[in-house]
Amino acid sequence: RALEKDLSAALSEDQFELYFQPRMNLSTCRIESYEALIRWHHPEQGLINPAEFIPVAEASGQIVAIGKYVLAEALRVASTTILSSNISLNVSPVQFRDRDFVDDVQRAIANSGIPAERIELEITETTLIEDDARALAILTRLKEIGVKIALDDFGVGYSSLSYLSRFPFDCIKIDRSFVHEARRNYGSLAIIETVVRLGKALNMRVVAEGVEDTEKLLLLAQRGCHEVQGFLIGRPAPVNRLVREIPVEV
Ligand code: G
Ligand code: G
Ligand code: MN
Ligand code: NA
Repeated sequence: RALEKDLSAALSEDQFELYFQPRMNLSTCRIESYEALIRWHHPEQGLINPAEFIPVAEASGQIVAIGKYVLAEALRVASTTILSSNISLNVSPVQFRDRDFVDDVQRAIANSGIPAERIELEITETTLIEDDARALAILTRLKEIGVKIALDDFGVGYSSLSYLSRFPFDCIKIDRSFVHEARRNYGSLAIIETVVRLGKALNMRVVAEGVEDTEKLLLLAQRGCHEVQGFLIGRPAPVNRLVREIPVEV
């Protein structure tokens, strides 16, 4: 495919960029971390979103090299622009299962001089379904390095509650679909409340994604959610337009 061919030039031609979306801690009301989100400046098509090119890169294996770029670039930003915050990165299932993945993470962190505790890797349930034992071994090694692990998009897809007790997560990110429906759909609200309680019982932080208005923010704060992320706090933005302060309306 054309996109796949263009992707092979993208790294060498420096066409990728990381955007950063803030995450707000509801007990301090401060931005304490950022999620790195990749963007592709395609020479002809302009800005292409990851939803479009990540699946292509996964199918071709190019995601491994792209993942290394994301790791290096996120750590560079963490050691220069965002000195006091944590950074989370999305890890593709294909990248996660690459044999050099853990070594790459360890080396990149060692080279950056950043405490591993400031780095969080976001994985989805898809990463865990294929080979439980292997996934657990990889996660255990990552925990030994000291990085944090978040379960992304929780509640959609192949959700199994047993994952929460079997794997060493530091954080659960509630999928934004539950947050969007929380006012209209009592079931979604019940799920949010349950995940918050589960997180507390299992000593995991709970982050709600997709928070777009103050009503949702208050609802989540009342329910004891630890952190929120979404367009209300800030949209993903390039480093030079990084959202550093919470908008006054919040
Ligand atoms: O940023 P945006 O909402 O367009 O992201 C769309 C999807 O692409 C999300 O599922 C997000 O997790 C994924 N994504 C964004 N950046 C990266 C990345 O650096 N690596 C991987 N593997 N996925 C990413
Ligand atoms: O799958 P993942 O959770 O990594 O997806 C991250 C994507 O979610 C980013 O591409 C970002 O653009 C998108 N996103 C972040 N906050 C919001 C929000 O408040 N509303 C909506 N609709 N999308 C959001
Ligand atoms: Mn994510
Ligand atoms: Na997410």
